[in-house]
Amino acid sequence: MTDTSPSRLPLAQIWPDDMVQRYRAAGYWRGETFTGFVRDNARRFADKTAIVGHTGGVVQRWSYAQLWDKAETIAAGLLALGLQAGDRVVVQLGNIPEFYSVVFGLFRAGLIPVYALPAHRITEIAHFARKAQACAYVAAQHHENFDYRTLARELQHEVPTVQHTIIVGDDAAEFTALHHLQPDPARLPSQDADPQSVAFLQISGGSTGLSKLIPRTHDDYIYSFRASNDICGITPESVYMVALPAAHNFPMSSPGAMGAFYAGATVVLSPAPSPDAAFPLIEQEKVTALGLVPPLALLWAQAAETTPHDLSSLQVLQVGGAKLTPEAARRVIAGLGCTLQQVFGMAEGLVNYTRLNDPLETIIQTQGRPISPADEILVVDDHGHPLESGGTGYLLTRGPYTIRAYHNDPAANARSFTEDGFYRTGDVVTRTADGYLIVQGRATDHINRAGEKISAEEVEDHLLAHPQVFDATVVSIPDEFLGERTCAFIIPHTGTRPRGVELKKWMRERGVAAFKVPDQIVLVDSFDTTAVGKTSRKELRAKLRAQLLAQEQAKP
Ligand code: OOB
Repeated sequence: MTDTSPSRLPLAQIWPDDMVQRYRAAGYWRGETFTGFVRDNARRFADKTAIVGHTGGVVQRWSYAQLWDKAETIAAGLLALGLQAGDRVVVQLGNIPEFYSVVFGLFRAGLIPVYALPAHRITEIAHFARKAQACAYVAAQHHENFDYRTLARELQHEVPTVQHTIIVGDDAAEFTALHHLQPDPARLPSQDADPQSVAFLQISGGSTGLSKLIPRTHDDYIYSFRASNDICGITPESVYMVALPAAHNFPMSSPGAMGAFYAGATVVLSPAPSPDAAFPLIEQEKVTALGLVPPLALLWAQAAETTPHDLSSLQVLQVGGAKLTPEAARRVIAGLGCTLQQVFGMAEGLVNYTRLNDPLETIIQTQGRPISPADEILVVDDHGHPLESGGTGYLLTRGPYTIRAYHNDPAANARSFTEDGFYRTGDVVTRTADGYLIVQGRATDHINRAGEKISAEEVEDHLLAHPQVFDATVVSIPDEFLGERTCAFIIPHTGTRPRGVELKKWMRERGVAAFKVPDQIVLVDSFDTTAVGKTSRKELRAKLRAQLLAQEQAKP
């Protein structure tokens, strides 16, 4: 590697010294690392099953010893390619066991994973790779009929720092196959990473513009899932299912697969979140806990009523990522018959849970309370003044597992953090007298489409690039099934009339995740001639949303 290697570039800054001392003294940060706990568990739980999953239709069952072995081999193979400690590697894998052997392999090598979702396409992947100055990309050959080798070719062309592509699958084409890496164990570091260093970069929901990269340290992240294990009742006997995409923060760490590995429990990977895929696995593996987004939880509750599969092993169903209304919560409890746990979290840090033994009404009506006594919560008004409990306002937070800055993004940092290090979550909440949060909405213009966060601004930017689009405003519309759907209002250029299907197809062809393509497109002549220029985008969005809803309600 030359001196311009991305590994020489600085990563995000961390907490001020006094807080570091406090979090250590309180026992939140214990100096643990990912490599350290997996290595320990490979000894303590050697033959115990760590992972059950499918690769290419073949069932795989890996013990803790095997998981560690595979991680070491991958680490030694990646280092043999010339990657160096601190280098960033974009990982885009579905719910396959290799997701974890690769990620633990990267940790073991001192490399830093950047977690992408399988739905992301070249536009997003290139953005992550550029922002992180990644050196390598790891992807599955195929996932849901998409060939990631094509994406890899585009990526290497668009982002020259990406010099290595590793493919999980039988045919890596011109790239390196994961199973053909040539390990050089002599290159494995003899020391584990600094527990306070950045372990990986997670991606933000992207409330304004493109997704930002979230630097999480070993100490802070391990604390979040160690504490989550206690709250969620995860023990070595637990069987935790990953039904949502493995790379998302919810099934990763709340308590997620990482919590389960930390506890010495078993992780079962469902290749898809549908009842058809998951129910047989729940029965076979006796799954005890898992997390879903609200629309899926409702679908599961309905399917559970008629399924021939025995779901009685399920003790806890967690629901989060988007608001679960009290009515939906009741339906989920009635349909699945296990304990419901609401989870209100964010990849930036703060996670709230209802507790398993909370009164039913608390579980139904609230989105829980923070993990840690050290989580500082502020609910503020429009002027930034803190409100008494019971008041509704903007949620700000700071604490032992909430980031202090995004990676390599000064403009976003200036917007998203206060001077004293509070993260502006963008959520509007009410805090009850006993410290529980009820999510009322949000201040930022993103669409929460079944838990997938979509930046209105990002979608508008894509649409504006279309030759027939004069202006575009993207808004969220309440949706019975998705919670929210995306609607794009388009003013076409004079004399043109683009069809909705064409605009959607065109957007897909720009290489963006399918979940960002608007569900609905409405052509309008103008937004509001008197208001344009005077009205903020936010007000305009509110107005267009109200107009559409009024029209829909007026329909017979
Ligand atoms: C989780 O993480 P992200 O980063 O995809 O999205 C965070 C945002 C929150 O700021 C909030 O707007 C929304 O998603 N959200 C909820 C919610 N859980 C998340 N809104 C209402 N009710 C809820 N229960 O989505 C995430 C990360 C870790 C655990 C769980 C979810």
